[in-house]
Amino acid sequence: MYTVGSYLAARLSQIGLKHHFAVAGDFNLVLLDELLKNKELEQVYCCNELNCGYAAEGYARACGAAAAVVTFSVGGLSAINAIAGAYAENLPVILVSGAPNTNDRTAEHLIHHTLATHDFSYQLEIAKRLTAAAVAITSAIDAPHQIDYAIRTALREKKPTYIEIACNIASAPCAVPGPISNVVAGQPSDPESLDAAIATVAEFLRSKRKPVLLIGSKLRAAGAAKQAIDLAEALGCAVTVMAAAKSFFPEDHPQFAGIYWGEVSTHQAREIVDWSDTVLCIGTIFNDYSTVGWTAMPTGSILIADDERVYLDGHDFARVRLCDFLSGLARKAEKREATMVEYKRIHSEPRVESPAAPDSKLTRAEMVRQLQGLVTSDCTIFAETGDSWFNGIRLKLPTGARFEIEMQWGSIGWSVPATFGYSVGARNRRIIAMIGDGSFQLTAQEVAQMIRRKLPVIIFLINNHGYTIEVEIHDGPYNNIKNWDYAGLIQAFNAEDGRGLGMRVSNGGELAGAIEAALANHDGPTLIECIIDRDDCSPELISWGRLVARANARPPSPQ
Ligand code: DPX
Ligand code: MG
Repeated sequence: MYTVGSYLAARLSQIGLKHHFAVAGDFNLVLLDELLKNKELEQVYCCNELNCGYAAEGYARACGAAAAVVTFSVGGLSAINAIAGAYAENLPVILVSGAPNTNDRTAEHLIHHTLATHDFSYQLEIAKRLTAAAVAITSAIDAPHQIDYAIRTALREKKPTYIEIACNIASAPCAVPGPISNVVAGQPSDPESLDAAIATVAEFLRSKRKPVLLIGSKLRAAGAAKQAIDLAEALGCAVTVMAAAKSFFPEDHPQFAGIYWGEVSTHQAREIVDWSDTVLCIGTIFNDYSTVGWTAMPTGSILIADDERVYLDGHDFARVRLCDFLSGLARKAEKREATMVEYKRIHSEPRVESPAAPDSKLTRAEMVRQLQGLVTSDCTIFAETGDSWFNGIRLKLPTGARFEIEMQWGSIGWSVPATFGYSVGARNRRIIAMIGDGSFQLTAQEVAQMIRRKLPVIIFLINNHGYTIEVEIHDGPYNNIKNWDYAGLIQAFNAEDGRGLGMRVSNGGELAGAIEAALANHDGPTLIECIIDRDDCSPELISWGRLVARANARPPSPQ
């Protein structure tokens, strides 16, 4: 016999989830009981609902989808930032919220955790704006249909969805789940649109001599990473990657030509994009940050292809799946190797940073040099918003290494719970997070959950005494923050039974020792607080910050 809650659990398990994240509250307690009955699905607890949403977002990065279960209003509204982030980052996170008893909707009762009005619809209305599908379940008869719709939409659109379940409906009997194929079946390409798109772009490429590929972050959501490699190899051209898509194309592939990020690109990626006669933009997002304040926007004859459309000067093909388009084009494309040949001519290897004296004051450069030594093929690196973006982008990734960044949403504090969620879903990977002091202060308590689950995450906590990225964009007293004893926090989180490790380092020798201790600590996270100067930031941040500040300062144009 199924209930609404156990139906939901069965569906989450059938789509491949082994965990769901939760914070308890009286509107979701019965629902949590129902979810617990499913032995295929483990309940993982978070310190607050914002972190719960981010933990699910991180889990979706590792496992393809995720669920977060919260209580009404006080919980749901906290989770909303993370859910909107999942929308911006194209991750299917299913937010499930408990809700008031159905009888209270008609009885004109005032209910706790609400606005002290008779309106209980506001959370659903907000969710509708920030998710691809939002449903409120107030009848067990409708529940299977509504649950399937919300999960199916999340998987198809690679966007978050929202399911609200009234607290007296969670354990109500409902129908048995039908075949899961109705939920997981993808939307096929329209065959005629697909053929036309491939033929048009293949013809267009025949007239070009110097195409370059530019890979963007929507490639992962489209599930087209392999097909992008097929197209790259069929063309033989240089392949550049946007910062938000780092690791989505293998960095040790012979055609990898670096990270394209305008003025702060890695070695010669910008030059090769500028030299090309057409840019094939695959799953790209061009915003003010990724174009470095609108100074790095590929122009002229460019192709834009993602999972929604294929667009090329005067042509726009809808309902063409990116994977079908790329593999079809790969079959038709003729070799166009000029950008690869030129890239090899102009490319120079980056300077190899030599080790600093072990007792000299720790610098950002030395910290990154040592971190690079930890990057193995089973490693995933999280780079929080801040100078960690720029430090992370320059790391060299061997085959298999992954890189996670929240570049479109850019909400500081994301990486602590997202790293937690990711490591719950990917126990066999070495997980390293680079997090600034300012960001850490938003969500620090989620390290306690890493301790609780004995996850050997390594956190590089960069204590540069403030919001350095903002310092470089526009400085003022608001960029100074209260210092914390970040390393000391771990002992507080450990309490009587935890095995987390916290260490503060201020020179290269201490950092090397701390990294060794981190690698030997298998029973919990290790936080290495790296003390560096407030102004010791990457040169890329300085250039990028100046151009972003210039874009922000544009005067209003006359109406
Ligand atoms: C803010 C940012 O210490 O990193 O390397 O020192 O910059 P750096 P920190 O973590 O500081 C982060 C800080 C304040 N951004 O420099 S990037 C504005 C902001 C945001 N998200 C939220 N609030 C404010 N991005 C939720
Ligand atoms: Mg900082």
